[in-house]
Amino acid sequence: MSTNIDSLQHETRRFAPSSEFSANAVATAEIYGRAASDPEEFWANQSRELLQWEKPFTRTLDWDNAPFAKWFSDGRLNVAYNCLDRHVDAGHGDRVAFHWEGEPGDSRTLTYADLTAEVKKAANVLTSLGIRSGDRVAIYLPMIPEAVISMLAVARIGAVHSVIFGGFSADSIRSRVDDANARLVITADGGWRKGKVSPLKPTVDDALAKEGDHSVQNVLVVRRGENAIEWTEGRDRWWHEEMATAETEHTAEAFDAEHPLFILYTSGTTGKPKGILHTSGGYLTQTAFTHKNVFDLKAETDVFWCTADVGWITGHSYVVYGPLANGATQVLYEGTPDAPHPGRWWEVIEKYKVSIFYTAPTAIRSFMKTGRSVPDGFDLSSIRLLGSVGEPINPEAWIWYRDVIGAGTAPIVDTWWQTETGAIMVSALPGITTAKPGSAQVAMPGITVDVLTDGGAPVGNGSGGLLVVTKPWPSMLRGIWGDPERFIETYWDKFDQPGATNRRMYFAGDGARLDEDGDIWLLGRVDDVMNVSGHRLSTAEIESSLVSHPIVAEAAVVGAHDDTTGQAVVAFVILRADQEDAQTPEEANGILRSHVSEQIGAIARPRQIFVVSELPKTRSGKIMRRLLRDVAEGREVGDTTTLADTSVMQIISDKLHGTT
Ligand code: 6R9
Repeated sequence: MSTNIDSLQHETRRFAPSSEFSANAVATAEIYGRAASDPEEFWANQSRELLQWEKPFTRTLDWDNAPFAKWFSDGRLNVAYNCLDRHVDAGHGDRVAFHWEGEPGDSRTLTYADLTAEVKKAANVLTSLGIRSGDRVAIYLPMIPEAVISMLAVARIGAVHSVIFGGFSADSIRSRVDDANARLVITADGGWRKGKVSPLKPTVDDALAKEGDHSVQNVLVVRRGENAIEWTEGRDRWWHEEMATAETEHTAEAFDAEHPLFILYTSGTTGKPKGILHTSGGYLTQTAFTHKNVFDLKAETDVFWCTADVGWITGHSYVVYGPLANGATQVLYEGTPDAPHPGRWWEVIEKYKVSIFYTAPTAIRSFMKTGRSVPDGFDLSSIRLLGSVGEPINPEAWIWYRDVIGAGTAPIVDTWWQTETGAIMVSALPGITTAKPGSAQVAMPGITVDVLTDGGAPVGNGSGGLLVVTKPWPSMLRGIWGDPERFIETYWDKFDQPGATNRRMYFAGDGARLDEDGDIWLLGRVDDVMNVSGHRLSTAEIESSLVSHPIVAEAAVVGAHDDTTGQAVVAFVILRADQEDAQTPEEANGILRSHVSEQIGAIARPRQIFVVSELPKTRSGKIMRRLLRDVAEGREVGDTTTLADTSVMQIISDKLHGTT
């Protein structure tokens, strides 16, 4: 098998930071040198500077039992105290922590003093329900302030939260509750989504009613949707009733730096989700550091909005822990981007004067599809920095984001990281890096990554391979809950080099290419890499080429079995709204096949292009290529239960019947 991932597309546009931005930036270029000369000392200094330790640590990294790392292990701190009380103690109690906006237009403002008071009460409620340090608490809530309050209250008493995204099914809840033996579930009657109340408590009831014993003793219910729900006496409690009678004072006890903070489930290559475990001191250090430096945070003046749900790692690290550790002012929004109208997000930005905006390429592409007239109707002049996360951002979407949302001037940080890495690992730093649209670019200061061949040799500049992290980092996962073997096998066995100083390297599962400058271009998951006639081609790269054509709104590419070439490129495209009637599928097919051929080369020309109206996506917006591969290879479509909209595959097959 060829070990090089071929990359034939060239992107030559460059965007240097303005001198004004650079002059005022939080991070300055010397930070890289400082971090490189002694990464451990660098992280130790960051941790001391950004956090308040009740007992200072003397040991930075313990890697003796690799790949089980310990950071700052003899130090003690309270994570919630670092996110709350200490800002109030420093005189910032009146600073807004959250401008919360409900989908139907109701809103709430919580200052740091308010949030601290709520979390103290909630911590007392949890204790009164028998929750103790180390116990697991499942949280299944919409994007309302109580989601953040619950997470911090759990952290404050040293318990461990497992947030389950509000779109997941009863089965998913039950398997997560069982895997972690959660004692308590915090939920809401319902939450607002796309103009109506979507029920949550009934799904928790279903989950707990399933066959077999479970560990849950209580269900704490926030009133939000005001939908009718059933009540299990003795088990169920109203949040507002418990909070009304709770003690208001609560002293945060310090816990060890390696005390578990949360478990977050993420899908792996096999069916069973992995419970990714994160701990306290290292996680908080790196989320705070990256939030401050990547987003150039000026806590007194900025308004930060990360659109991720707290059910995902991005919500954990850049709605809750990083920003709150830094005392930032944020927007928290309950609903979907297009309800009750397509300009809802831009209206929120205008209303709260959001200055730093962090979202996903899938959202950006869907806004491109509707066209710039929607955002152009709002005042977005408060924006000074834009971020992207979750997938490779194709250069066209990058340019659109900068031009339309960032007024052609806002720097963009494309941040690569994972549930497992806990915090941003690869990204430009906005006052320093000259941006290249489509490239995540450089490792964070203090982080070392490389791109290797299958055999473990560095590919060097100008070639592609597998992305690895070569040294332990503070916010790294500490394990898979209850499954140390799977932890080792999944991430650490592939590049284990007995005898080498850096014996264990972390295998991220992503393909990447180093360009001539050594900048990193992410090429998608390695299972999304195709092998066509011995050339390894990235799905992301061909998708990027397709969406760069003016008739295309979205594209997904898969490698389908082909007798001659091994795999063949098969593409699924959604045309832009104004193009749907202008081209027949056959015409679109011809235009786009030659476009890809011209842009990348004949080797990348899709064998087939299907024009569709929807693409199958997970609830976090990642395209499920596995299902498209089933269609492309003429198989029965596999398990669709993790799709955000399970009817999409039916819509696609219906459409294909009519058009091919
Ligand atoms: C934070 C998050 C992780 C996977 C990761 C990669 C993809 C994330 C990316 C990116 C290219 C970026 N990914 N950020 N690919 N450029 N800036 O998304 O975590 O849900 O665990 O997904 O997402 O494939 O391996 P998670």
